[in-house]
Amino acid sequence: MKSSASLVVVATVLAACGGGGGGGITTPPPSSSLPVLGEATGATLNNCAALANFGFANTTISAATSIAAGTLTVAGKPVPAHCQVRGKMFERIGTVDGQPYAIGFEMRLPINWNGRFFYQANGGVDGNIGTAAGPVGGGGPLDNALNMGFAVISSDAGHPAPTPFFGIDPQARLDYGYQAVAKLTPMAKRLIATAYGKGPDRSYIGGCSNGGRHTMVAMSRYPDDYDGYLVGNPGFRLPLAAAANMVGAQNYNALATTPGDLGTGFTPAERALVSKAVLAKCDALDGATDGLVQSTSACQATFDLQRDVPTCSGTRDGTCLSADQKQRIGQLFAGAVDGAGKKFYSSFPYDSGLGTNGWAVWKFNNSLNLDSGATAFIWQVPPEAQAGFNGPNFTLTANIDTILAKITTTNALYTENALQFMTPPNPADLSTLKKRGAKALVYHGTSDPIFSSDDTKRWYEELTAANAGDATNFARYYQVPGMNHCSGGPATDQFDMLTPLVAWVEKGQAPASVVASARGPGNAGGVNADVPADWAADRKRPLCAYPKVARYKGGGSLDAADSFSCV
Ligand SMILES: [Ca+2]
Repeated sequence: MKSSASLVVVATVLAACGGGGGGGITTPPPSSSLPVLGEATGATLNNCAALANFGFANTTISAATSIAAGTLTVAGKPVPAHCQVRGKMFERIGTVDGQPYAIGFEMRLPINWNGRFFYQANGGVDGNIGTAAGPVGGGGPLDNALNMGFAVISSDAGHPAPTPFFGIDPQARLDYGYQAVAKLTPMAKRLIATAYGKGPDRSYIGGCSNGGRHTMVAMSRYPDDYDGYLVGNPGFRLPLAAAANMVGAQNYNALATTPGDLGTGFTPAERALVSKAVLAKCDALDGATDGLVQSTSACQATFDLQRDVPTCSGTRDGTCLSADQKQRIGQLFAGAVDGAGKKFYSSFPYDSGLGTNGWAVWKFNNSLNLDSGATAFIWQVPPEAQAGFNGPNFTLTANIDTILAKITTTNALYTENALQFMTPPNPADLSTLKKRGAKALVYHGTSDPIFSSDDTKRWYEELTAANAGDATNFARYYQVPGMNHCSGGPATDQFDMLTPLVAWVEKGQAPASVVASARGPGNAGGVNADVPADWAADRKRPLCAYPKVARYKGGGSLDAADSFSCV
């Protein structure tokens, strides 16, 4: 369906008048030479139904629907009335598999708009148009961007199902990797201009996991398109992290008392034993024996798996680790290696969260059922044959050197390798983003079992080095002690990083710390079962900008944020 040319012309004129960020005044702040972009100003949506006629190149709108206040809720609060617009871009038939492809999307446009655009970068292998609500970070959302008044887009990133088989199609690989963001962004800004009579004054992008990867890729590739970047537990080297997790699966299977049941290679009792040993050595390093290892880096120099966990003299019984377990598990924490003994991904920090179910699911299940298919079909050149593919068997029998070769090669059909289309190019060079006044907030749970916070820390240190030893005037990194993959774990995992990001971008107020809460019994955003019973249900902590960590002041409640300072 093509829409009327007149609407296209109107949209073009409006975008030219208001789409370039004209709502604020760019002025240098007193303490920095970097620009502050100025505050967005709002507008009102007058005609939802008319957006069904929106026209843009390679775009088909399927519906524009008024959504009443309270139809969506967040943390028990009704989300205000808004307009939902659904459509597709670049519909086509795949040249290799003959299947239909398109970049499916929905936008949610508040009636009372705050002048801002939020691109919701989704997780997993995409393929699903999640509700365009706009995450603000962490678990059990406190709020969302739509509720705050942002216009939000969500997409499937170019394929219609959350399965890896789209990787057969070369273009679908590229859309998933980085091109869907580039195709959707100008369309979304134009649609906003059509809806409100002016384009967004300020634009933001954010997500966790693969959504964090999308956002880091956008930081490198599209530094002019967004003013604020909110990065959570980023899988910014996703193909290598998946390969490392498959090496992990092979090692846990070698330790398993029941072959194929990887959790018998490192049982819940044994994981609890190691978690307690980590706490015994590291909990008090931050001044508070409170079940949280906040001095994560110091802990890695303090804890020693070989020394600090008993070695079994006989049968494994949950009170010790075998010598073989210590060797293999120790190597996995130090960083998975290839056939020549060379580390190809990252170390993982020892932390308090490795006893949780969420940790086990990534190491023992997703390694067999997710990393296998993603590697075989999305990243390998050539991809595996789909008929008869067995994920667990693929992971457990994979030769790591063969995998690493296939995800770093190209051929005439697949012209970019997985590291090229999945990872941010030159991730430590963010000079364009920095100079124009854009900002980035990055967080990562230190008990993330699939994407290591050590990898994100290493990237941030490289970014720091590339900026004369200090990147804190445009990019800040917050480790979340105990937090698993994007949420969960024995952690204060509930926080809003979007509000401080907006304040930084638009008012020049750099966040020294962000207060996070535990989600114990009664939490409106959803209870986290990993919160220890001896914590207050709403325990709070400051998340500190790296390399600072939260340290106990020596007095005051262990459940209060202001008993801790970032040092
Ligand atoms: Ca502590």
